[in-house]
Amino acid sequence: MSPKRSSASKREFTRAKRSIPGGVNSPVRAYGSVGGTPPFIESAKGCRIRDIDGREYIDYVGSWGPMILGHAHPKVLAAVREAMKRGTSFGAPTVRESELAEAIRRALPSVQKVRMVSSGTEATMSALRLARGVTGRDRILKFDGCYHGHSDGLLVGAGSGVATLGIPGSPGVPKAMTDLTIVAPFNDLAATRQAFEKWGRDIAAIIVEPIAGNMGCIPPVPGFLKGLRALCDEFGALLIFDEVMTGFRVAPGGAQRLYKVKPDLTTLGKVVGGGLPAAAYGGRRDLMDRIAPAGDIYQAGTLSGNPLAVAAGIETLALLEAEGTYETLAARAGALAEGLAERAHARGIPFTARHVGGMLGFFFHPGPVENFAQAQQSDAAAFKRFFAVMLEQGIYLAPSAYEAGFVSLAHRPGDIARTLDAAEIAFDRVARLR
Ligand code: KE4
Repeated sequence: MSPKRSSASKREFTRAKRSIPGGVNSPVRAYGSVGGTPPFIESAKGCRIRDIDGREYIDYVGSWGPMILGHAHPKVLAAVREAMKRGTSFGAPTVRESELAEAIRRALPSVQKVRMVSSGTEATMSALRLARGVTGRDRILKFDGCYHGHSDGLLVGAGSGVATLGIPGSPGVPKAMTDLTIVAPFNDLAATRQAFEKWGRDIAAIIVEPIAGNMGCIPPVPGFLKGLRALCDEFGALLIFDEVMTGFRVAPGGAQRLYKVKPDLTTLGKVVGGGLPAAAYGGRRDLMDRIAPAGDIYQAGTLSGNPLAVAAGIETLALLEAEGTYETLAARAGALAEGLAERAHARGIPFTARHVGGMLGFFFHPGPVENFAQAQQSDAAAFKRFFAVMLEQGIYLAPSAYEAGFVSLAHRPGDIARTLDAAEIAFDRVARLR
C-alpha cells in the first residue's frame, strides 16, 4: 500500500518528471522504495513541514540532518538576511570564513585546519585525494553500507567475500576506480585487519562513518573505532571519519568526541551549513598544509565558503553551544526510539531501534543489527506499510529503511507523544500484515 498523495503533489510530480530526472534533484526524495508520490513541500517551521496542499507533518528527516535547530530558526534567518544585504557571493576571502573555521576547530580539536566546500561528496572526495597525495598510496578502504557521497571511488558495492575489492555501484563508475576501493563489513575488525594484511602498504586511508547513518542507525561496537585507529597506525594509513551526518549531531565534537578516537581527517556537512550548501574537510595541520595553495594537492570550488552558508553555519553552531542542547536532543531521540520499540514489541513485531544523540534508526528485525548484511534482513514490506500509515497520520519519516531519522531542538515532548500515538495505529496495520 503506497502513501495516498494529494492531487497537487501528484500533479507537480508529473510536471517535475518532464524536466528533472525522476522528478527530483536527489534520488531518495522520489519515494522509490516506499511507493506513491512524495509530498511537494511548500514551507517548514520548527519541527513541522507543510506540503502544497497545506497538509502538515512532524518532520524527522530535517533535510537529512541539517535542520538540528528546527526549520526556519529566526536567528539563522536573520543571520542570512543580514549577510544577503552585503551580497551573496564574492569568490574572495572573507572574515566570516575564518570565524566558521575557528568555530569548527574549537568543537573538534583534531581539526587543526579546515577547508570549506559545498557538499559532503566534495568533502569526502577531497579528503581521500589528500590522503592519497600525502601517503603516495592509491587504495582506500570503506565499509559496506556506509555512504560517503557519490564520487566514483566511493560508489562501490561489496563483492562476495569478507573484505573484497569494490564493484561499481553504478554504471559510469570505472572498474579501475572501484578496484582501488576495498570494502569490508562495518563493525568487523577482523575482516579489516585481513584487508590490511593483504593490501596494507597500498592503503592510503580508511574512510568510515563512525556511527553508520546510511543503513539505518548502527553505532560502532565497542573497540571497533579504536581498532581502526590502531590498524591505521600499524600500517601507516590515515583514518578519515566521515562526520557529515554525525558532526554536531551526536555531540558538540561529533562521534570522535563521543568515542574518544582521534581521526587524522574529518569530513563535515549538513549541520555545519545550517541548511545552506556548505561542507568541510579538515584535520592535522601537516596534512591540510598539503592542500593548494599552501601545498601541492589541488582542490577548489567557486562557492566554497559562500557568505550566506557561512552565516547560517556560524549562527547554527553558536546556538548549539547552549547549555543542555545535546541532552535535549538525546532525550527526544531516545523517547522516540524506545517508544517505537515498546509499541512494536507489545504487538509481537520484530523491531530494533537505535539512537545516538539526536539521530535514530529502526529496523523491522529482531536484532542485533550491527552491519549491512543484517540490516538487509529487515522486513521491507513491514517498513513500507509502517511508513505509509505514519505519513497518512502526519508523520514525515525518511522514505527508506536505510536512512537515519533526526530530531531537532524544536521537537517537544508533545510532538514525540503524538508520533508514538500515530505509531500505535501504524504498528496495528503492520501486525495485520503478519
Ligand atoms: P552530500 O553530497 O549529499 O552533501 O553528502 C554526502 C554524504 C557524505 N557522507 C555522509 C555520511 C552522508 O550521509 C552523506 C549524504 N547523506 C544523504 C542521506 N543519508 C543525503 C541525502 C540525499 O542523498 O539526498
